Amino acid sequence: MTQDELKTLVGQAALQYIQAGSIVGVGTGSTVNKFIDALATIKDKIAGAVSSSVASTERLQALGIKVFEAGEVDELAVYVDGADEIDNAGNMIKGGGAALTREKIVAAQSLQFICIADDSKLVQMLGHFPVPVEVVPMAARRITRQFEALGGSAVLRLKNGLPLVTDNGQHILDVSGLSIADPLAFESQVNQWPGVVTVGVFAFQKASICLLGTADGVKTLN
Ligand code: ABF
Repeated sequence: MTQDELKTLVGQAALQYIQAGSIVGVGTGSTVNKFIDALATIKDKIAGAVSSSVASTERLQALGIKVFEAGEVDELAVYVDGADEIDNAGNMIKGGGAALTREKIVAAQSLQFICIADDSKLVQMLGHFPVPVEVVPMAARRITRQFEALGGSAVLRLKNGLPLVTDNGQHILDVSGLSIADPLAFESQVNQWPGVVTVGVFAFQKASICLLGTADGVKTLN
């Protein structure tokens, strides 16, 4: 099966966790787009969604799914999102799609985090994928030096030759060269640095369940 077919498989498999009448937390990325397309097939059975990005909001609305602001609703039963990397404990690297801040906000508002991914995302230890870190632009150079002190190499993410500006008006550093043996400690440490908006390690908000698309079908890691 192609990677795209695996993404479709897990996007559809996530429907089993959606409760009738609920408002669903929805992440961002190409795998989540498959989930959104699947969610549209049951849109009359749900109340709507809370979205983690402008891109997901536009896709949801185009398919006739009502989108609520995160601040309009209380706790969500389920948040469905992809990942750039996930380990066997459910810790993830996220943010390749530049939506990490709102993803972490909506994940924190949800009781269950269902991660959907093709099996290329499963790793033994996080860090091969460069860690996205959303930063306040004025702090970017100092934070870059702090990652260099940890043995990492931080690069400002560009779009069309200019610094990418996130939905929240901030910049993103992509940090390579890190081996993250303790995701919770790493997330706690980097969160403290002045100017860091969000670090793309999801250990506090790790996945409760991971639906992994494999050539043998969907495997559930939890
Ligand atoms: C999103 O899913 C991002 O945090 C992450 O980068 C992305 C993975 O994208 P894809 O499903 O397109 O591989 O949550």
